[in-house]
Amino acid sequence: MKLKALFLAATLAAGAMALPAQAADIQTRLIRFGYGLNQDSNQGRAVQVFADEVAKLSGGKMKIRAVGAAALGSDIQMQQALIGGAQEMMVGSTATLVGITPEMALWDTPFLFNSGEEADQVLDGKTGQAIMHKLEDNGLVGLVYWENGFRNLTNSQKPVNGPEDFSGLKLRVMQNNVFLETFQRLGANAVPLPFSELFTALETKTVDGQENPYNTILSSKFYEVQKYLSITNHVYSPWIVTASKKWWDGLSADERDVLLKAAAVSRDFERKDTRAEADKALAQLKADGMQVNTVSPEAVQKMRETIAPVNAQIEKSVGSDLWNAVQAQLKDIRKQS
Ligand code: KDG
Repeated sequence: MKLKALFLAATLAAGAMALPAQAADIQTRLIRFGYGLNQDSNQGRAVQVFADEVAKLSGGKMKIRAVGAAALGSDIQMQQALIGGAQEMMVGSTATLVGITPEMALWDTPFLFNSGEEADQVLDGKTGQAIMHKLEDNGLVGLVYWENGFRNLTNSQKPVNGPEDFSGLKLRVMQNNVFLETFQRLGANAVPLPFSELFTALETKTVDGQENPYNTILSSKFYEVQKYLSITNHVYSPWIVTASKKWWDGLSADERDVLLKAAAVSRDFERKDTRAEADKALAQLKADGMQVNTVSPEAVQKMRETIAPVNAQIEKSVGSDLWNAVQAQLKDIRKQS
C-alpha cells in the first residue's frame, strides 16, 4: 500500500512540474486594453509600446490584448466597462471623463497651454497628478497622460478665418459641456458625438466639420470627407491611460509596478512620436488635397475673447484652488522660459 501511495505522490509531483502549455497559459494574466483610433495611429503605436513593455517587464506573465478602432466601445462605454470590471484598461480623452471626475474639465480650457512641453510639466506635476488620482473615487485608476495634441478645425463647407465663419456650421464636438459651450458661443451648431461615430457623420454630412489634432485627422482619414483644414490650435487635448479599480485592487504589488513602469515608458514614447509625426501629418494632409489656412493671430484673439466666459464656468466646476494652481504654475513656467 505504502509503495502505491509513494508512486501516486511521485506521479502527481511530476505532473505538476511539467504543466502542459495551455495550463501554463492559465498563469498568464490577460489584460484587455481598448482604444478609439486605428492601429496605424499615434495612439495605436503607443499602445503597442505599452504592450511590449508589459510583456518584457513581467517575463511574459502579463499579456496586453490591444483592441483599437473603438471595437470595445466608445470612450464613455469603455469607461463604464472598466468601472464595472468587465474590461481591464483603456486610453481615451480626458474630456470624456468629466462626467465621472469634473476636475478633468480643467484640461478642456481653450488656449490653456502654449506648448506640449508646458502641458507635460502641468499634467505630470502636482495638479495634474492630483486630478488623475481623483479618478479613484469613481472606480478608475489613472496611470499616465499621453498627448492627443493641439486641436484644429476641419469642415466640408468653407475655410474658417475667424469667429464669424463658424455661423451655420454643424460641428461635431466631444461629449463634453465645455466643448459644446465653446463652439456654441462661436456661433456653430455644436453636435456632441462619440469619436467612433465621427467618420460616418462627416461622410453622410450629418455634420459639416469636427476638430482634432493633425495626427488624428490623418490616421482617421478625415481628409477623405473634409475639404478645409483651418489651423486654430484652440486647445491642447490630453489622453489618459486608465485601469479598472476593481481589477487593479486585485493585482499584486509587483504586477502594479510592471504596469506603472510600462506606462511611463509608453508616455515618453507617445509624446515624442506624436510630436514628431504632427508636422508630417500636416504635410500629408496638404498632399492629400486638403485646403489649409492658418487663422490669423488677430482672429484667434477674437475667438479667445468670444469664448472667455467659458473659463469662468470651468473654474466654477473644477474649483478655484485647482484653477489658480494651474494658472500660477504656467506663470512660473513662462517666467523661466
Ligand atoms: O477614442 C478616441 C478618443 O479618445 C479621442 O481621440 C478623443 O479627441 C477625441 C475626439 O475627438 O473624440
